[in-house]
Amino acid sequence: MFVDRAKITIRSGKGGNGAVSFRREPFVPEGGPDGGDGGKGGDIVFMADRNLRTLMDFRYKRKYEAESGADGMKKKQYGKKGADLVIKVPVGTVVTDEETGLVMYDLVQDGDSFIAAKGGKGGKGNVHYKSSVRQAPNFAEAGGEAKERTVILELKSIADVGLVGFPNVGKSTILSVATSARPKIANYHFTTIDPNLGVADLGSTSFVMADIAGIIEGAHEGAGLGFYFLKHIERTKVLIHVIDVSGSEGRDPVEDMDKINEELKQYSEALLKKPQIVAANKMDILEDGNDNYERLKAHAEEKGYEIYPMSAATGKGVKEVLNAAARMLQRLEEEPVEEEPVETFDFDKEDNDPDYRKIEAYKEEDTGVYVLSGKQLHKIFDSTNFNDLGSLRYLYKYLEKNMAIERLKELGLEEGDTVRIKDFEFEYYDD
Ligand SMILES: Nc1nc2c(ncn2[C@@H]2O[C@H](COP(=O)(O)OP(=O)(O)OP(=O)(O)O)[C@@H](O)[C@H]2O)c(=O)[nH]1
Ligand SMILES: [Mg+2]
Repeated sequence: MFVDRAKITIRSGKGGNGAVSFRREPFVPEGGPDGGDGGKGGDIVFMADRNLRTLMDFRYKRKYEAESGADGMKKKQYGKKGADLVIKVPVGTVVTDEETGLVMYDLVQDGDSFIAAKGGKGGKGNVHYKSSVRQAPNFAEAGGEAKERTVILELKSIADVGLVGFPNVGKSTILSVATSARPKIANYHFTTIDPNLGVADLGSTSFVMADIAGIIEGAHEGAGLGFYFLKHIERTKVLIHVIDVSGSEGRDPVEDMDKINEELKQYSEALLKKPQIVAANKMDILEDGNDNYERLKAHAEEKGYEIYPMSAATGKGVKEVLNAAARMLQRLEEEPVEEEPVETFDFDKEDNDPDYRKIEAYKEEDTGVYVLSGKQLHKIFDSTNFNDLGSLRYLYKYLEKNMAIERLKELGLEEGDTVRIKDFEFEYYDD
């Protein structure tokens, strides 16, 4: 099965919690804090790998999770960092965040990589919270949360060269003689539905070739699964336009050429502008005296296309077609077409996140509960030890500094009212 689009869920590792621990030494009644930091959670990384051609693997495995960081330990020992998870994808994969529809990254070259979900930071151990007034901090920082998101992977490019044309003209046969691919070949229309890929090895150079389903008149309006097939054609760089020059199905090759090109053009001008080579196939059954090839040649050349006579059945002329395709690819590489730059977004960069420090304060109308919420607030809240006065004071100070209680008061907060932070509710008293 050929897969050029997939939807998967990724989840980075949670950061390990900082430890609360105190030195224990013989003859020392109260040692200082020695709780170590938690380890950072693993990142989810995407990396382009030229050995991959399709997104097929993602049909079978749809959930990807990096390792969490370990908690900090006594004696200032760090928790182990969670291992990153590197997900390999084919070159030309575009990764989009499903929720926002924004492109996260465009993996253009072999080895390109980016972090799609950052692991949570490791929490600080209580050793960091000792101060002149707080000799025995009974709290530590919680590890940063894991990030989960659903992403869409799409292949922008499936092959260097695409074989296009009417059904049954011999596209799959050409792929089978030019590469080690073994596509299904049969004497009926739409034998091929999903593209087959193969590597054409010309000794000094090689390229990936795709055999694409045949298109028919009206494909640009969706006839015969046209949208689906034209999209595949869009994802190749150079086209080999295969034509049954013998007219074995009763059509005229010159008309064939114009009809297919018209479908390409109607779908998008860019498609027709792709470099195109005309392969006049089935020369072996062209009857003597039939001038189809001469007419097609004149027509193709008038339109500015290189044309080659060939027979996939006998193998004659195949090399010439492949060499022509290789030359066109070479030319493309020398003067790369201007691609629209893709804007990418880093969702996880806390410094970039204008919302990180924001605290929302509102009254829930139906319950009358006053709510405080915010990313940094939640983080500090998770780090709070509610059995420890010092830890609670830290939280209160943070709320005070950010005028959070003040803002609730403006909304009507009075003594005895309920305040909620995350899932935790408590009664408010003024001291
Ligand atoms: N005589 C002759 N027959 C050919 C040649 N190339 C292909 N064929 C035959 O034409 C028929 C169709 O070949 P395919 O390679 O399946 O054609 P296709 O273009 O991939 O067809 P679809 O996948 O249906 O679009 C098969 O019976 C092939 O054996 C050729 O050069 N000469
Ligand atoms: Mg085929």
